[in-house]
Amino acid sequence: ETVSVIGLGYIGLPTAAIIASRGMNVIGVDVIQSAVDTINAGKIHIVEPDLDIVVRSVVTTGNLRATTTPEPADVFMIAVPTPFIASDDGRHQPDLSYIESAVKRIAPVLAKGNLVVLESTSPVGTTEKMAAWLAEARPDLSFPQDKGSAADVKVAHCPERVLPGYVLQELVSNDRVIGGMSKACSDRAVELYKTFVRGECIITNARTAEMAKLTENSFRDVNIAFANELSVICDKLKINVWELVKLANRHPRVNILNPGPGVGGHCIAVDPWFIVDSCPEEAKIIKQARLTNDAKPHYVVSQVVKAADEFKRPVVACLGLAFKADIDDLRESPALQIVQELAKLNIGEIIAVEPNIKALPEKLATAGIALSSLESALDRANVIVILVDHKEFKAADKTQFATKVVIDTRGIIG
Ligand code: SAJ
Repeated sequence: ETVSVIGLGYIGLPTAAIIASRGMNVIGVDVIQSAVDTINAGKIHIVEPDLDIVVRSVVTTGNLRATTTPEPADVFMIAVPTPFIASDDGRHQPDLSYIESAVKRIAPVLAKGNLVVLESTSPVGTTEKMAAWLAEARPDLSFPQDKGSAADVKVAHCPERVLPGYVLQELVSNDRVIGGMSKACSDRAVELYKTFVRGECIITNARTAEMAKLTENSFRDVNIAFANELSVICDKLKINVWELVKLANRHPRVNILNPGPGVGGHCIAVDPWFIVDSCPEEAKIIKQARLTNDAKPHYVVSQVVKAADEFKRPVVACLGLAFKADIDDLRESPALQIVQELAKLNIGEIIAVEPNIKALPEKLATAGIALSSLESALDRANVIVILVDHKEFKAADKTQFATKVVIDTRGIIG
């Protein structure tokens, strides 16, 4: 059986590699020539633990091959980005253009008996839209929206749910929600996933599968927003929010997540907007959680400004730029946003510490910010802002912080 994975990014590449490692023939397709070349050389263009080893091995055995042009296959798995487009009036509309163009590119090579799986996190109704685009492009084939289980081509939504940093384990061990557009579609998709998933494959319809994925990430966003709201309340009431959350979580039915400097990444801060965009009148809590989490970086900036005001020559060390612990990913990072805002405010010297990168992004470098080691930053700063709970910061000797003003957004000094 030949599986074609469309989109070789953070989800597509590990998925392609794992399936190839099970002995299947995998064709990876991406529009970026340099990514395709890197993979064909047995290397990777993204950061994910152990992925390089698996990719090198499956490229060497010939089970994985990358190309920029779609080729015929038995299964097509679509793993392309689904960002949002923010407008001035506060609307966040899903951008389905990557899915649309992927679908239009595979349509010419599609054949009777094929399965098309949408893995990308998508607003409710996208799988149906995808099937409609395919039907429009291939009037010679039948699709489940017209022919149900008897259709020539099977279509399903099986949303990815892997946590960056643990992708290879979670791809195999997580349960999967399988939303086929008909029973035959679901059964065919389960057959595929069973070849590499050890978790359970649970069948539902495509719309419920779409909503399930959005619900998982919205649940986390709402829970973190609750924690972030508590952190601001606790600052006002002079209570340590970390101790508070730990105590409350001792209750057998309470499980509050951690407050932080805001919510970043490409999933939790995006997906809830898809629900809000579908049901703007009804999705009140979900929308408020997004706004609360998006407001947190500004709150942290105001705390730092206040702290810096106490010094004649403020030297502010910002610990961490990534969007979460122990990764090098700075995209959509609240930590980066905070440092950028601080740089604009001219409050004094700003030093950034980020052990997972070698050079600062251009925007920060040109704003006069220096990248430094933890030791020299702790040595020189009078204000310390902990923005990411990287292992290096957690392991640091905390007595070094004692003589400074510390703003700890991650609760690592307790
Ligand atoms: N964060 C907090 N407090 C917490 C947990 C996280 O402030 O207690 C922040 C992080 O620092 C980060 C952001 O939230 O800025 C998101 O990080 P994350 O670790 O919660 O999630 P992601 O975006 O890396 O991955 C999520 C996962 N979803 C869930 O756990 C429900 C993952 O399983 C999904 O596959 C992924 O989104 C996705 O691709 O949708």
